[in-house]
Amino acid sequence: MSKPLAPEDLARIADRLERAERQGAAIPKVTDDYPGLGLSEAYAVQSELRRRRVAAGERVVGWKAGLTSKAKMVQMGVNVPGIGFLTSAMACPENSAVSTQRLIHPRVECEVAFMMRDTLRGRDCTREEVLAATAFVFPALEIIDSRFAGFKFDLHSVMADNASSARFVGGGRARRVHDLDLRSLGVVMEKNGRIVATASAAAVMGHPADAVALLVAVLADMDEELPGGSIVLSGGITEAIPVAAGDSMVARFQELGSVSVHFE
Ligand code: OOG
Ligand code: MG
Repeated sequence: MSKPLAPEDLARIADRLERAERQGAAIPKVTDDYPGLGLSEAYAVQSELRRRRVAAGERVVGWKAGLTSKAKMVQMGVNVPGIGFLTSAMACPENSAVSTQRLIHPRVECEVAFMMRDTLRGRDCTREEVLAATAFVFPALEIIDSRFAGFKFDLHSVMADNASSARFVGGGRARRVHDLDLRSLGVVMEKNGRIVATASAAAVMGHPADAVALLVAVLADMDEELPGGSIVLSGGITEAIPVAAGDSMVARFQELGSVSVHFE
């Protein structure tokens, strides 16, 4: 067993991640230098990054669950889901142009997004409670950008790195959950007009609301709740698609319409 990390170590890890993000330059994964980093310490680093962003004027607008589909777990070689926070600075308008200049090696995921009406808390949150607390769902693209070289990491490193969060885009049509079957919802992802992935939302833990319930449970472990008014990304339905300047991505969802983004 490696010994637990000191608070100075956690601050130093946060410094490194912050710098990598700001400079758009990859660093080795955290556990290369700190093999003793535990999962709760990884989330402590993530909370420190969140605290710094809020201190710098960003607003926390929601949360994301990640590694919630088999496709994502297989692609990343990590088979335990986790969570990250989303801030006002990460939000991009539908169909906007995102600069790749400050990104390291961006990838795009298609996700079902939830707009929460009511606050949820606790370790035993259920799918039904999530659905009852949801104002509406809408389609989203998440742009992830691991700060780690080669987009390679383990669970603890990636959760310290705020689950690779970089940007996100909401679009399409807002729909009430009770008018939909969120499991059988099909999605087609296109890159530059060519289909690159297809799946149904059931790929996310059998039902994307279960990913929101999982997120609430992880938040409870950190003594946090999911506030009403939060956006929640429930996790990539297919594998993530690498993009570069010049690329366009669109996800077409059954029932929810489409959402798109360009890179320049
Ligand atoms: C971690 C983040 C995964 C998702 O939707 O599964 C994620 C990563 O793959 O870099 O956002
Ligand atoms: Mg995601």
